[in-house]
Amino acid sequence: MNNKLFTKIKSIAFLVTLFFCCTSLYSQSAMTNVESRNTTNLNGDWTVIIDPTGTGDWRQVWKEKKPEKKTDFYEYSFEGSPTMKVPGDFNSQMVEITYLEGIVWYKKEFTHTTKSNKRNFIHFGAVNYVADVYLNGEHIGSHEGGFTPFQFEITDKIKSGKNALVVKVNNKRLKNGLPSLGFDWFNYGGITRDVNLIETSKCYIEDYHIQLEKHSDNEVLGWVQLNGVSKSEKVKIKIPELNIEYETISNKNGLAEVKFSGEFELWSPQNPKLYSVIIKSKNDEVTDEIGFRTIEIKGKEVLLNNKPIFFKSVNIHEENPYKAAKAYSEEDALILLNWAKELGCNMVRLAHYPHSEHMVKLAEKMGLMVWSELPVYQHIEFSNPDVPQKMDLMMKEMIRRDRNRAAVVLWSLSNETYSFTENRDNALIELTKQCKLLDDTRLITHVINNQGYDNNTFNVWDTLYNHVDIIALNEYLGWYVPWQGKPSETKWKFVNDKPVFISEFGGESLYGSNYGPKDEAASWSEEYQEKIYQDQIEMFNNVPNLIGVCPWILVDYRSSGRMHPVYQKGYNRKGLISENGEKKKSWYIMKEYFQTENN
Ligand code: GCB
Repeated sequence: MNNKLFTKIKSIAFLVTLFFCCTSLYSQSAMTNVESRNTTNLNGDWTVIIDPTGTGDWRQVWKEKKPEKKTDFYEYSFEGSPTMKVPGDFNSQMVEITYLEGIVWYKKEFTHTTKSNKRNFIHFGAVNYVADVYLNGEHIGSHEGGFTPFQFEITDKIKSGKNALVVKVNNKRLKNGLPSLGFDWFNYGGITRDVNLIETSKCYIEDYHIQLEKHSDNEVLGWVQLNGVSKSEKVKIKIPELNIEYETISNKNGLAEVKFSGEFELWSPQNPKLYSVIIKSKNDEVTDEIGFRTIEIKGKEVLLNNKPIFFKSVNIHEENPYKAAKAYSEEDALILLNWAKELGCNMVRLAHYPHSEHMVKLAEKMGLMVWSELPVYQHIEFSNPDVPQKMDLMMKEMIRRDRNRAAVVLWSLSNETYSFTENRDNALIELTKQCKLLDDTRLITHVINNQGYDNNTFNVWDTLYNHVDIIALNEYLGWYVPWQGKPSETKWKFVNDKPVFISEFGGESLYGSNYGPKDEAASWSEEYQEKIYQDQIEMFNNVPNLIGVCPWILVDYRSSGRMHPVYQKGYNRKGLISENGEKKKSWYIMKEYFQTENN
């Protein structure tokens, strides 16, 4: 092994070790690839206690006390309480709590047989926003953040026979939360993703990175992290389809360096090729479906597998339009991603937080590149010392879950933050550095919307643009900002010469609206929205370094701040499709544009 490579692997190894040390300060990082583990699924009906005033803490409902003496009584009980489906948001499951931003207590009983040579974990795909987890009356841990997985080891706490799991879920907005107090989507609370009880061997495969080395289309450079090792252990990686059988050895902290080569058929939207990859240690084995591809910047272009690519993307919120509920399943993902394919997309921007693993894995199988984003959205309290720590942890959780997904080509670390917010630059530049250290194989961006527009000229500036791989900008010409000249004559000044991605544009319309003159915004007409799309497309032709566009948004979605009683009714109406699945006129404009952009 040459010296340079060895140093690089060492530094990755160091960072990975550092990563585990850091994350353990806050909560346990979830093991990756739950699908391939020995799991007992705890989805289904859970009993719930609605607690809008937060009284449950004081009454200690997790203790589930029952009257023993004639004079005893307790003013709560899971017995006789209603049930709710997990996964799923609580707001859409009980009409009385449609707008609840507060506490719901969940309870699930399960039976188990303990085994002395096994370890047990309780794993949550996501809980929005703060989760406090109790097992058999004991607090086992908390997690903050509504869109990333977490787990707790319960080996010493789980019993043979009946066990009771209680989760306090609180979706109250926090000033120092991510996102903070204001955001333009519905605040679906609850245990919104899968819950699994996982059984592993004493020493198990916790995580791994098996992806192509940057700039290479045949060298895999990565690592496998074992948990529970007492001494070095052999690790094998097999890719049967390519006859690859690679063996490595972990250090005594369980970290094994990985380096091998293969003649891979590369993953791309046209050919979303995935290989079965088997990772084996002495007592554990996981299988993953992994794709191999390269993504990099060359001057003003983005290259996918060494060829320039134009991102035909669409913004998507994690909502099932037909159910007006949080999307969580593969079926939900299929509805949304089928539309993205039909529109002619090769990418989806999963706004504005990490979507479920089902969504990312399905996108990958369907040949859609994924833009994955942190909910560092608009007015974040960067000056609060907790906030940078929360961002850092959430970023690690996001990367950890999806770092083996070839479809994920870009980490978006923030959306529409403001340069005048105290400590924003420091916090986000540091986050960017950490992101690069954890994963230098993908592109990184921050999305900005407050560029200047004067005299039909854009002045695109922001300190953060000096730290990103691509300039991502949101602009709403024709909707929030009137045109100041002909779209085709719009001029652009950029702070640097990087590739440019228009990550949001659009305007509102109510499907079928027939209420007023169609050339007025306040008619909410499809024609007005259609014109915005026609003008934008005219403008795109003259945007220097343009490497992708992404309309806001695929489907009308719930957002309580959208209060117009006739046109909005609690929906952001910038969808190309209505919440009933009807395609608006702008859909066809966008579809045609994507058809004419060839790649
Ligand atoms: C934006 C935001 C997005 C909003 C959208 C809108 O710039 O990034 O989250 O929902 O505008 O509809 O105003």
